[in-house]
Amino acid sequence: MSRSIDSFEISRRRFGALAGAAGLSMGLGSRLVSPAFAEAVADSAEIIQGKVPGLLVHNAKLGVMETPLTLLRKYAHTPKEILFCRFHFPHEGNAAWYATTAAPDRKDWTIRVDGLVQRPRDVTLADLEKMGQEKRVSVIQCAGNGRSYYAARQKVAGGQWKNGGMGNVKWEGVPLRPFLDELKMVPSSEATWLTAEGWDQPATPEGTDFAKSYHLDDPALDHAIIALKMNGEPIPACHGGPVRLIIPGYYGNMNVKLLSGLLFAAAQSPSAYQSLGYRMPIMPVEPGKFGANDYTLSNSVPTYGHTIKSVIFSPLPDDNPKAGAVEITGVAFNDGVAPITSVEVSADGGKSWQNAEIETPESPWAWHHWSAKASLAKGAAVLMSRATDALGRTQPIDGLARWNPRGYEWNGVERLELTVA
Ligand SMILES: Nc1nc2c(c(=O)[nH]1)N[C@H]1C(S)=C(S)[C@@H](COP(=O)(O)O)O[C@H]1N2
Ligand SMILES: [Mo]
Repeated sequence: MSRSIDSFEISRRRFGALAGAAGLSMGLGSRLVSPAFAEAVADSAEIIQGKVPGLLVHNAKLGVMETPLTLLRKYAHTPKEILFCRFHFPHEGNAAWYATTAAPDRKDWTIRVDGLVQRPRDVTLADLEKMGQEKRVSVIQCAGNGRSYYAARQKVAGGQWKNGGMGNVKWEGVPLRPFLDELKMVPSSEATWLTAEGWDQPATPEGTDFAKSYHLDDPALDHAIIALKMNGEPIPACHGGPVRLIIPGYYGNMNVKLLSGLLFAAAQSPSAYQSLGYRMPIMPVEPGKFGANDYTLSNSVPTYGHTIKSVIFSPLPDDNPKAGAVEITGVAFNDGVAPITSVEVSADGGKSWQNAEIETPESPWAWHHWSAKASLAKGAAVLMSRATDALGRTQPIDGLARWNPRGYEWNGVERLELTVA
């Protein structure tokens, strides 16, 4: 008994800052970044080894970059060389070893399973490799993807993501629930939350660790894997190798990279990345009336599943489309809970709509490729797309109605302005 309490105390220290300090440190990353570093000054290939040049860099010091759609659309499974990347702690003076697309040389990796368990354990990478593996194709997407579009109402602090903070990736690893069962880590009845902890650490002691919590009854955990492979190879260090938690259908932040611990607890993590960041207010909020630090556990919910969304991949402005027949293509996805039943497309700024054809997706959580034939006239054109699923969930015509001070979960009807030659 005292043993498990002791280990819980140790875990609490390992698992992050106290709630009080946590709030203060949420903006740490951005404070450390001098304005000169803030936008696209360095090239993506220099910031993370193995990335192609020309990714759109949002934060050089932290290694935050997105994929231009002209590149993203070329691949069924987004390759490591172009997949968007997001870290919260500076690479410098911290852990440059993971700022690369190379597989990490970390044979000694262990995950500490701890908290309200019968007995804490260390599970090694070698242990995990021996267990049964399953594949999941799923979209990984930053909750801030599309944040820049909220600026039409009021600009939100943080990386001004366009649509390229996402990718469609093939993951492979050990299914989470059987893993917990097999190790007989039957949590006590008070254990209602599972917290995943990332290895990476804030640069200063008052910083808060990157930790995310899931309710143990959450059906999304039924599909979760402790991933060891990405697109058929060991997971690149910058994408969280050697071991990463993947919860298909859940926003990027929920997919903890560099997984170092799994903690059973009676409450969710005090980490500011759980309690303050990556949350959505449960009521509509107004700019100036609800701020980035006004989130509480009761007025907001974590950014769990992807809100339904579609993105137009072609034609893009860079394609210099010509007047006449055109095929409009793109992808749609949601949290995988209900099938996507339609993608409507408009080539005239929303005056008329037609149903696109949707290809059978590789999995409920994967990109759903769609296409529609249309005809474009010379001059300015506005293309739009809107996905809907079997639960009737759809993209709001006015995405700005979901404005929130941290700029998450943009899923307004896709709108693309083109000049047709
Ligand atoms: N350990 C750790 N895991 C993390 C993060 C992090 O900073 N540290 N960032 C999260 C966020 S916000 C996103 S969007 C995704 C990004 O995954 P990627 O860099 O592989 O594209 O990782 C998530 N997991
Ligand atoms: Mo993110």
